Amino acid sequence: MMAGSTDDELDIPYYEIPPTYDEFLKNHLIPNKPCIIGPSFTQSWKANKEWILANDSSNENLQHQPKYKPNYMHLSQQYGAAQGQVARCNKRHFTDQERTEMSFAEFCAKWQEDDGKPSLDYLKDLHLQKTFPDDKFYTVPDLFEDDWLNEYWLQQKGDDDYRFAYFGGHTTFTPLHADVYRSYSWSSNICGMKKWIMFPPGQESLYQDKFNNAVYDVRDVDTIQFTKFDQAKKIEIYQKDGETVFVPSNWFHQVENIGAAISINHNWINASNLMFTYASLRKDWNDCKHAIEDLQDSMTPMEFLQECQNLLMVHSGWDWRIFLNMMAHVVANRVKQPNVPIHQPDLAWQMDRIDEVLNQWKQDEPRLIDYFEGNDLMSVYIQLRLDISSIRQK
Ligand SMILES: O=C(O)CCC(=O)C(=O)O
Ligand SMILES: [Fe+2]
Repeated sequence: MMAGSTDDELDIPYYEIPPTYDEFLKNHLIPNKPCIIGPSFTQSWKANKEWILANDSSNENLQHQPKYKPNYMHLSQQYGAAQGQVARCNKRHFTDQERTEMSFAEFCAKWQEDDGKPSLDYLKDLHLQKTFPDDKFYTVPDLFEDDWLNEYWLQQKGDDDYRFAYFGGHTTFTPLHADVYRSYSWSSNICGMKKWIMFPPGQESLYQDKFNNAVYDVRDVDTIQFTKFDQAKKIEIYQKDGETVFVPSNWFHQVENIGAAISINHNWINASNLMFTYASLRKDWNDCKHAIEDLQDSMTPMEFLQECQNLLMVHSGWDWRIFLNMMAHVVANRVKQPNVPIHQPDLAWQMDRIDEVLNQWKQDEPRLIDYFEGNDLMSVYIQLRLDISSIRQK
């Protein structure tokens, strides 16, 4: 399962039978360590029955052969109307790939033409469940139920969500990155295989330059720009048809498809990685402040803070308001229904994690309470504190 390293610390556990929630919490969520779970975990999904066909055309150039391939016709008929962003994998656009908007039907026609041969088009981050809310083509596995990001966004009247489907041809790939808001992700393969290259956190300086630009493609690194890249410890994983990978917070990773591949994945946040998420918000915030520091003298401190929030929203897709609202929303839900989701850490432990983040936030930002007051957020903040105490008293 693992190659490319002889370091025991870098061994990734493989669970043929899914771990219990308590094992998963103790060994993966809290210590922030990856794992792979075998196909029994998701075998009941409709996607695993209706979206795929046996792959009988073996490609002798491949060391790893996918067992299944997409049922292109069925997918195109069922979901053809969905609109998505198709990445051109040979065209770099800053830190990502160039993307073109097209319908799923248009994409499927090209994908089927390539049918397992090397291909450049990769339909990513498709909000398929949001587009077809009544089609239960998968269910969130119980280990991943405690997901504050989607719990919050789905109750904001469908504004946004972090539930995706990926459809790509052989050799399509996702460049090196760490996930949005330093969330966790989970990724289940429906068909095809994925080669993951993962970097345990703490060695960012080996693959980021002094301007924080990261390596784009680990297979083609400019060693003049990234002189120490070779020293980075990395893990290679081959994720086969039906398997699920848990990607911890803050782990940089690059992913390459082997054969025509389909996967479903979510980004998610909960009490176990909330501090990572806060740290990412703080970093984005500092970047925004530096970007417009010239304006600082021409404004009051509150005006400057507000301007930075606007920039944060444009650049990172969120701001302090959203972060506070997400925590307040989830804690209010736990007051009303403490046992939803069913699988979650002890509630008092979760409240401690939120407290830690709130205290850190206040310490980092002396004007935080002024900002809440100036933006109608004081009542949200007070209610959050009250809800935390009421959960603790139970
Ligand atoms: O499958 C891919 O191409 C990328 C998936 C990914 O980056 C993730 O699940 O975090
Ligand atoms: Fe990712």
